[in-house]
Amino acid sequence: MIEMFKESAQKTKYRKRSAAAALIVLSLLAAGCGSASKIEHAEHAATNGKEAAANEHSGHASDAATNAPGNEAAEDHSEHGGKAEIESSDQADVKLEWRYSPESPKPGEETKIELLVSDAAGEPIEKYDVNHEKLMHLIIVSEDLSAFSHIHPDYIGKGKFEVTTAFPQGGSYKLFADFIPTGSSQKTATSLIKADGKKQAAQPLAADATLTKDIDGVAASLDISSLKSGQEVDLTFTLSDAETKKPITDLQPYLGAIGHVVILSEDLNRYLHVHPKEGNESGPTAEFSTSFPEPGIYKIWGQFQRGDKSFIIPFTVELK
Ligand SMILES: [Cu+2]
Repeated sequence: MIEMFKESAQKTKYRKRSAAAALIVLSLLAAGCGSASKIEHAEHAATNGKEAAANEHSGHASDAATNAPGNEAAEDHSEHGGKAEIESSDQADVKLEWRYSPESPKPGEETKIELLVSDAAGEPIEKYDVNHEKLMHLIIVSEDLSAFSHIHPDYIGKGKFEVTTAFPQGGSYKLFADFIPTGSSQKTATSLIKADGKKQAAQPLAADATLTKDIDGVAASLDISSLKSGQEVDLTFTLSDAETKKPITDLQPYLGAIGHVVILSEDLNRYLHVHPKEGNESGPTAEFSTSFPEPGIYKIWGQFQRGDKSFIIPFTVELK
């Protein structure tokens, strides 16, 4: 089913290979948005370019200088992950350089990821706002969306964040870093990396026939108010104990909210990080509100916490 990454606190020795740098330039598209959104909590959508800004339902549409399919083609020619991908924008105010060590991690190998944030002039950006208890959120997904990880790089100082993780299998991964430079808007930057090793057969993404499933002793269902793209959609997770069938009422706040939802389009170009509506205390339901920017297949990961352990419930839906 879902393959989780291990977040490791253990630091690996930094190999002094020529650092592969992926330079991502963020634009100012996110500035000033949000007020039009009915969503009570921050929701940010990193999408492919200007469509996000045009989409009033996107909440915080932080343009991520994401890799359009055309750009990913360039990535395919590389034998190594973590190579430089440079994107630019006339409105760039934030740059993010990604460094991977090793550059071509093997499956399961501890990999240090450094994220260096600077302004348009190349000066490190030093101050960040805490957002949902963290200065930076990092989402890592495999190309086929089967593997998902949500981790939090440590802030080292002078614009540098760092985290150590491992990629579960060979193949390409896309990373999404969320952060708010103090005095600026929510930014989302992306990077691609290829893990060495035999790529496992991609698991084709298909919409779930029923929106119920049992995971780790939790029976979860997802109610989605509409499958139409481009309009406000309510997502309601209902959780019960898989064995006793009793509603779960002991959910704990996780990163300052009853739950977190990350949504990605099948092509990895549409990224939504949705926080719940008010009034969700401890279960058994958790309600979220968002809008899917365009038709297609999307994977939704609901992340909750109970008994001091977080767990993830994924669903796949098709929007018309
Ligand atoms: Cu996070």
